[in-house]
Amino acid sequence: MQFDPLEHPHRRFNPLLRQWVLVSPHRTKRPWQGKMEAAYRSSRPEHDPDCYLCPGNTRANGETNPVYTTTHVFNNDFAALLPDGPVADITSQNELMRVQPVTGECRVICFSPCHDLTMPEMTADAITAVVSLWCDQYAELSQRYTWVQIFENKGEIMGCSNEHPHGQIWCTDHLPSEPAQVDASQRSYFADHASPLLLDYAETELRDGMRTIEANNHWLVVVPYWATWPYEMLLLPRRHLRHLGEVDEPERRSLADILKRILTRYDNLFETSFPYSMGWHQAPGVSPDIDEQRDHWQLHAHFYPPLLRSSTVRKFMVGYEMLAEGQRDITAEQAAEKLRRVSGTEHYAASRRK
Ligand code: H2U
Repeated sequence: MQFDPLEHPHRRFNPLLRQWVLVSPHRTKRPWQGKMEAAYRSSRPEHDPDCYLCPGNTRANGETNPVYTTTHVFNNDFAALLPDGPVADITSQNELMRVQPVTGECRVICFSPCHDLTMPEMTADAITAVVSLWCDQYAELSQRYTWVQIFENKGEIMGCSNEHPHGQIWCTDHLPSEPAQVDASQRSYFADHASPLLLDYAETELRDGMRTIEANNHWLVVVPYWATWPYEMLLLPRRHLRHLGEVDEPERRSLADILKRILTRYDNLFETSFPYSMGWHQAPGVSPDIDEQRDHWQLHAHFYPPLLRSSTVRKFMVGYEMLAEGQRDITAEQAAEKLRRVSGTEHYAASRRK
């Protein structure tokens, strides 16, 4: 029997995390009698007087938001990291019970003054303002912090606490575990090939095309070969860009365009406001304890959505995934094909309103 990765169980290697993922394409026909979640239907006002993030409203800590008209950033009132902390003596600790003090900062980014919009429903101009804010925030915070994690949790099932379109930034004085692995993987590939891992990967994907969802002059979006989440996406620049601070004006605009298209596809897939966690991985900031040589880094964004087969049936990372390794049924190629088949320009909700 000839091995066919679209039919037969196999493992694929994630070169960023250096982990394998089990792919079981033969299982896609199994019946589902598991959890059904209530479909998420939202009808929201453009301005909600009870929302902590709307312009002019009072936040949970009593501060008042300005009457902002595009984007707005503020320090998280319930920050997980604090900028100052005592110096701890950690020289004589048990090697099985290690501890490290950390310092950092957390910010909240409002994407729009409109409470009722999500990124795919915003204009490309409005999304460009979010992109520019991401770039400016990285440029500022990377001067002080080793790691600047820009991310968005979208949708109640991803733990998003507020419907107002927003994201977050957490900065730390150290490389967190996952970025540390991604740093090491890219460093080692660069040492062997004198070329960034993800630039070579983008070129390979562009030649192949099977996992490509969208591409424009500056950016490429694929369901990565090693995707774990069913409709995971990886967004990559087409030239060597180490971090958001290097993204120029035309690239910001075309990034906004491709974001609008891929997120419209997400919403159209199951005709729902598609939940996900997304975030940027990019070169560490300039800090004395980090090697200044950062050419092995290639800027990229991950999109990790939990939905599996409808707006109510999600993928659970449990059992084998928790105890052994990640697993998926639908292949990355099948997922990309489904995302290519739905519109990237007409949002399902807009066409219903016509
Ligand atoms: P999430 O929806 O991803 O949880 O992000 C919302 C963040 O906004 C959350 O971290 C902060 C929460 O701490 N927040 C404030 O800083 N002030 C508020 O008045 C409400 C929420």
